[in-house]
Formats: sequence, C-alpha cells, structure tokens
Amino acid sequence: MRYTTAGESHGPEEIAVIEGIPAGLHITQADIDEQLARRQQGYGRGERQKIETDTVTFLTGVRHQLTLGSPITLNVHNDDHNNWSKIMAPDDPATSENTLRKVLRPRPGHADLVGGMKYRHHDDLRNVLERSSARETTMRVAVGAVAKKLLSEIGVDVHGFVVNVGPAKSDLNDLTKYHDLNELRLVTESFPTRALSAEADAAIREVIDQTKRNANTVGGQVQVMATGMPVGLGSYVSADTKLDAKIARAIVGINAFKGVQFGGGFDNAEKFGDQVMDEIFWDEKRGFYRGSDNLGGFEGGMTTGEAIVVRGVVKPIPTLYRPMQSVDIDTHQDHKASIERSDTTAVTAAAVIAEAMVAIELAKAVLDKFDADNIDRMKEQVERYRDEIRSF
Ligand code: EPS
Repeated sequence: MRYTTAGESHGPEEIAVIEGIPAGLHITQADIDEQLARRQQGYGRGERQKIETDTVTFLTGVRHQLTLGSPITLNVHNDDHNNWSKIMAPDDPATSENTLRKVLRPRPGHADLVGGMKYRHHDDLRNVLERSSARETTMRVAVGAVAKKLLSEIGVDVHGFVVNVGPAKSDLNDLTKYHDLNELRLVTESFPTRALSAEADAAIREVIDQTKRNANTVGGQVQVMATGMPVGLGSYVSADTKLDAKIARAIVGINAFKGVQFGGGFDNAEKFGDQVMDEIFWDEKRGFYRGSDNLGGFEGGMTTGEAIVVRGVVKPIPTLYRPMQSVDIDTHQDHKASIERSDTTAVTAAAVIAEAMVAIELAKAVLDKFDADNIDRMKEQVERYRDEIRSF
C-alpha cells in the first residue's frame, strides 16, 4: 500500500490516491466522513473549520461500497476556495488584483522562509504556505480511515487522544480503567479536548481559553494506541524494515510534530533495565505474553502483540495573532511576521491525524506481509499466521 496527497489549502480540491488496497474491502463515504468530522472538531480550532464541512467523494477504485483493487482516489472539496478563486486561479496570469494576498513576512516556525528560498518564491510566500498548511492533513485522515477499515477486518483497533495541552495534563493512570480501546474512545471522544477525564478536559480548556486571550498558540502531546496487531510485523533484520521506525517517521512527518516516543519513551532514560523490560510469561490460551508494556508494543522493530503505544509532541502553531519578529523578503527591513488565519491549538485535531498515520503504517505492514489482492484471502492468511504464532 502506498499513497500520495495533493491540494493547496485554498485551492479547489484536496485529493488522495491510494494504491495497494485489496479488492473486496467494504468502505463507505460515511466511514471516511466520520473521521474527517473528528479532525475538524476539537477545542481550540480556528475559523476555517466553520467554513468547511469535509466530506469525501470516491472518484476511482470503489464500486457498490467495495474496493476494486485498483487505485482509490479520494476527493474533498475546499468550500473556502470560493473566497480565493481569483487569488488561487491556476490559469490566469498574475495581475495586481489576484496577487493581493501576498505573504512577504515569513512566520517563524512555519515553512514560509526556507520554502521560499528553496523554491525561489521571491515574490510571494503564499506559494509555500498553501501547501505547507495543515489543511493537507484532511487527506491523511481520509487515507487513515481506509487503513482503519482494513485493520478492523483483522481485529486491530487504533485510537488517539490528548495527553496534555501546555501545562494541563490528562492523568495516564486513568488508562487502566478501560478494558479496550473502544471503552477509551467513548470517554475521550465525549470531551471537546479529547482528554482522558472531565478534570483534564476542564483544565485543558482553561489553558486554551487563556492562550486565546493572549493572542498566542499552544502545543501539547497526543497518544495513539493500537491493539490486536499480529506478533512479528516489521523486522529486526535491517534498519528500514523496523516498523516502529516507520511509525516514528510517519508521526514526525505530521505538520508541527517535533518528537515521538514508544511506551515509556523518554522516561525510560532515567530508569534501570529491570524497571523497563517487559517480562515474558506463557499460558495455554494466550501463548507468550508480557507482564507490562513499557516498550510500547515493539521489540527489535517488531510488534510483540502487546498494545502499541506511540506518543507525539506537537509544537504550538506558528501563526500568531500577536506576531513575532521577522524580515520582509522584498525590502529586507525588520517587520512583524505576516498573520494568516490560525487556530489557538491544533492538538485536539493532531490526535486524530496521528491516529490516522499510525493506522496507515500498520495497514502497510499487514499488506506487506499478507495477501494484498483480496481481503478474504488476506484475512485467512492472518488467521493461519496467528494460529502458528500461538502454538510457538
Ligand atoms: C487547517 C486549515 C488552515 C488553518 C490551519 C489548519 O486553513 P486556513 O489557512 O484557511 O485558516 O486554519 O492551518 C494552520 C494554522 C497552519 O499553520 O497550517 C486545517 O484544516 O486543519
């Protein structure tokens, strides 16, 4: 499985093309729209989400709610394009009118300046901003929805929630209350902040409100968990076959993500070996299992069969309504950075995007190992493999 996305934030359309999804997977527009809506919701989101109601159209690869095995093209229309059709016009030459919204003062922390230097956009950093905008994550969530549907066929569940926004934190001990990810999902999705408890939700909302009053932005951390993955996906044999490394890359590849950890992650650096390794047990029913999950479901780049636990660090959004110091690319004079519409925080949406990215990497790993032509054959192979692993 592989995919690509295309689209500018204020261009007419967002597109994704996915190759390598087996034939016969049941998928509907509603499956994808549900995930797109989750990405749009969340405390601290900006005005753009009031303009858009993201809904997907299948352009290719799906017939009568079943995948055909051919490339799947997903399309989401940018409703805001109506307000930008002149400025984003692909086939009109530049005029004084359609270049009115020029961006000349790069925002520290955004792709503006380096992107402009690299692509030689001397005259308008909008040519960078339009693609580097997090609007593109709409399509990653759409692709992730297809991946999640595939994973659900073999009993794999994936869910993302918010650990903290600035100083306001969820208590991760609360995780032990839940038997499975669906129970966890019902709780975190009931809060507009995707926090783990009502107390954390209130504290996070307070931080976001205060940040908004200060015309500032705030970052945080999100955690994605996945259960039900077969043992032994990914491999220790080469650096580029390690599945945890692929997930790390996918997470840090999300706009504004600056760090990633598995299980105890950075805390493990302050511990000793016997506090970190997950002891091995065996029983008739489960076969081999671990007494803990400090390594976040991976050993040697391979799934252990324990829950996959991935944490991502999201920096604050760089577009500030009280902008920081910058330099005008035309005059080279000091100037405050440009202001584009911004969110106070995108951490609540980031949980959904990170969830999608983990789902995509897990689906790729499944399709690398098992039959990728037909969903029923894939499922049979996964079952046979699981039996074999249980009897080890
Ligand atoms: C976003 C859409 C963008 C921004 C935001 C996230 O739309 P617009 O630029 O029209 O407001 O609201 O992206 C950023 C703040 C950014 O810096 O990339 C979205 O759909 O998630």
